Amino acid sequence: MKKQAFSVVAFAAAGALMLAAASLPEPAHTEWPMWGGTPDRNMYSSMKGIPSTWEVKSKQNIKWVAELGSQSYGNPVVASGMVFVGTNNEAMYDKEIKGDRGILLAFRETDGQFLWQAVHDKLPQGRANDWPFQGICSSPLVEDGIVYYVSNRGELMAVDAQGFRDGKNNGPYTEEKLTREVDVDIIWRYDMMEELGVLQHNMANSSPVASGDLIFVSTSNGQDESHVNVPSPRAPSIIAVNKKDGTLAWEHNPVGENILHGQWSSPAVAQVGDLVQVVIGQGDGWVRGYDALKGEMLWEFDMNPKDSVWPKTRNEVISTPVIYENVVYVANGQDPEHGEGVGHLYAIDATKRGDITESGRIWHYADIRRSISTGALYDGILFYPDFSGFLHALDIKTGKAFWKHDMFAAIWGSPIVIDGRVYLGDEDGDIAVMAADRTFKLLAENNMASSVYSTPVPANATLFLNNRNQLFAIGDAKSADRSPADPRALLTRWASR
Ligand SMILES: [Ca+2]
Ligand SMILES: [Ca+2]
Repeated sequence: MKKQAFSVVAFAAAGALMLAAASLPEPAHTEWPMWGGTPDRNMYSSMKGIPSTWEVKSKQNIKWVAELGSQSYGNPVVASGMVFVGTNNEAMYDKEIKGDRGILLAFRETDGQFLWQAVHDKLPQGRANDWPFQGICSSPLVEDGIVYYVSNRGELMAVDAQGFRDGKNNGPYTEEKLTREVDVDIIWRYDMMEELGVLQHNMANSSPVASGDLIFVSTSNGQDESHVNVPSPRAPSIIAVNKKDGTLAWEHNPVGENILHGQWSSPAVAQVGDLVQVVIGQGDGWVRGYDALKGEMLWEFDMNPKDSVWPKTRNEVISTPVIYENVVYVANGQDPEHGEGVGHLYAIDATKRGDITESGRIWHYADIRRSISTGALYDGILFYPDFSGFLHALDIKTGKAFWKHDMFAAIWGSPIVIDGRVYLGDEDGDIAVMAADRTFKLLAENNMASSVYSTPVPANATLFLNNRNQLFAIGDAKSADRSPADPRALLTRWASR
């Protein structure tokens, strides 16, 4: 009898666990249409069939490789049968366009065929606002056949995923000078420098996220090259723009002159209690939550100890927050050029209001170094890396570490959990594959032949991953026929929308 009762309980517990795992939000269908896959930015997918081993040299489990520019800080997204990634112009897909530019490339998902590109001239003022050769650093959002991203010139762009390949110049914007099949078809653009007086420090990089009719981005407004002055203290930190026509819906500037350096965090969106919130790290090192619809600030949380001093112990927030069941998980850190240092990781109760630095702190994990990464949550475990090369696996309820793994190289990208395994890349170009478990287990290590600053993302049983200068589609090459239809086949569907 006792034994039977136990097995019933065990069965119920297993059922609850399965439900908990199944209830993690994940990308609809089989695409990866934005940074984090879903607006809550949790780096998680239950997708099956992604390999844990591959080899660049012998092409084992490599479906295709596409050349990117010489530096690629954008992260790929996969939607509408295409892969979109930001880079610079060093691959020169269009031989007529020479010199340094910000480039967004669109490839066919099935075979890596180049389809079209968006070209953005560099700003004349150079490194102050648009660092040479860094290209486009924003990871796009693709929704309803429209690609949203932030250019190296501080513009929020909405462009047609089909470009001019659909034979139509989609508007309201129809002033494109180049309208060949390989050119970008702009739908609208919102110039944050022109409209809001934003002066981004070194680079505008925000990865857009949407809720309803609104798109949210960080402006990246920051200090000037003196690293003392904020030349445009009245420019907002975060904006919401109307999807349909690219007009400003709301803006907020809680930081003024208190920007420590730049503003390079990207926003996350999720339902928290009875409101949809947008949550982001801002230039004074605080994380803030907003009513997504109205733009009203709901709460703010100081990520730094009050006695910390910039830049030695006080940090900015570059990581993207992850929202899960009313809780925000985020770490702080600094520009990689500043090297290593102390960091802080928090679980924040986003249902609280006002200054919630004390009231909203669920736990604080201090055994982390500076981090610019986004976390991955799965089965009660938070995987969070730091720039010093450690991956921490924590209990999401207590913030206590299950384990810590040393990658022996700087980590710029983020961990992602796919089908019970954690994938994480490092500056040495290694992708470690580990069990997403309370006990550490290294399953494989795969070298990409060049530094990995990005995060591998899954779509249609394939892993898409870029190192500094190449984009890889990793998967069982024999299963290529399971991939989605050629985008040309989709043209008729779009043409009739
Ligand atoms: Ca078009
Ligand atoms: Ca157009």
